[in-house]
Amino acid sequence: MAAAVGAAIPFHRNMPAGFIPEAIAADPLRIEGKDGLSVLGRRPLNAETPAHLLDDPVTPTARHFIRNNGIAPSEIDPRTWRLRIDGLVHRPMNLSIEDLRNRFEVVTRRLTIECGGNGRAFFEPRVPGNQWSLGAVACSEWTGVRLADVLKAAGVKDNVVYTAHVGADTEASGVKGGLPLSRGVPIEKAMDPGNLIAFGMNGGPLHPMNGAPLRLVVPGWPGSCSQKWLTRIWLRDVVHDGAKMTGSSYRVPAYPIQPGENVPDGAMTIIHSMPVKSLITTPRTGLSITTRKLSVAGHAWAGDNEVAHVDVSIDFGATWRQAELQPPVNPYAWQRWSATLEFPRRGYYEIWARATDDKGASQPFAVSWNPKGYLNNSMHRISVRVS
Ligand SMILES: Nc1nc2c(c(=O)[nH]1)N[C@H]1C(S)=C(S)[C@@H](COP(=O)(O)O)O[C@H]1N2
Ligand SMILES: [Mo]
Repeated sequence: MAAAVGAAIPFHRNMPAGFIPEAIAADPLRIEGKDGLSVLGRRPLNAETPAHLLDDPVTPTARHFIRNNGIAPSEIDPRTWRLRIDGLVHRPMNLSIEDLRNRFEVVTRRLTIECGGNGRAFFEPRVPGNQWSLGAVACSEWTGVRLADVLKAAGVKDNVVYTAHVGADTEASGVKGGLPLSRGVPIEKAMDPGNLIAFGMNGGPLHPMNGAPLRLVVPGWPGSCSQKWLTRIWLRDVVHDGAKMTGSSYRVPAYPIQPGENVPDGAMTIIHSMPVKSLITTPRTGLSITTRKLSVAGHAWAGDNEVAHVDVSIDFGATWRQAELQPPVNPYAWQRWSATLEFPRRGYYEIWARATDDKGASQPFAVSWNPKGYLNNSMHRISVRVS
């Protein structure tokens, strides 16, 4: 192992059996307004951000990942765009972006969006789908109106249980003519003041691949709840059954299973809050240093919860020390953490980060397997060579 990593490994005795030192590879995306993203698929377009490019407290638009289930609409004129609010409401509405601005309070919030499949690439055995490693997460600054305010104006009927979100993208095959994705959330989550109907991103317009001119941002839950190219919110008296709401999509077994085990449909549950997680965004993995001290930093987030502490280890998890942690600037913003580490002698090290939320849940070293590879919140680790 020392030969493979090119240095002695002082804490080699702590390495778990079958352990593979951390490594990544990437193919860059070249589209206007995006910078440094790695392509996972071109049609539909899916691209993630390498961890070290997510270091900013506010993720720049150019670094916000792209997760498309279908083909983005080509007609995106903000002046003619309309959002329909209908279904079980007292006053159905058909709103332009100007109407949204004029009729509701406009707010700006830093909101974390993470794809439910972030970390899928690390599942063993491998599961189908985009092989996201770490970078299907971002915390941009979104400007828009509160979803709750708009729903209140429409008048939510007593029998509403779920929202249904509709966007203007189309299926990649083009044959079925259906929606590639239409998800929803329980009405209680929809009424959380943290959700926005957003028309601004980081002080500018939304990037076309991030849902321009209008999208939902439903932080804390799988990114799929945050419908892009938003055209309609339909209120229903049943759990929404749109595209990617049923089967194994964004659903996980209600109990732990063995890899490959068959799970009856009735035992699959819809993912709600995302689990606690953290990233090491500086330094970049694979660093070589000649000093013994190193500053490390990153972000941590915890779905609907807050992060209580972040701990770091340089000895494969044998010992931990607590990092400095900042509170979120507003609910659902990721939290900055930092630490200064000291290495005892030269050699190959890994830095591991582990966040714990305010309910006491922490990140595992490895997460239990599920059929679509969701909710992988295992610890992030980077390598450092000290000489
Ligand atoms: N209309 C529409 N909205 C969508 C999607 C989509 O394919 N179509 N993908 C969803 C998924 S799975 C995620 S993780 C987020 C990602 O947002 P982003 O592409 O802006 O990073 O958008 C969500 N909203
Ligand atoms: Mo996603």
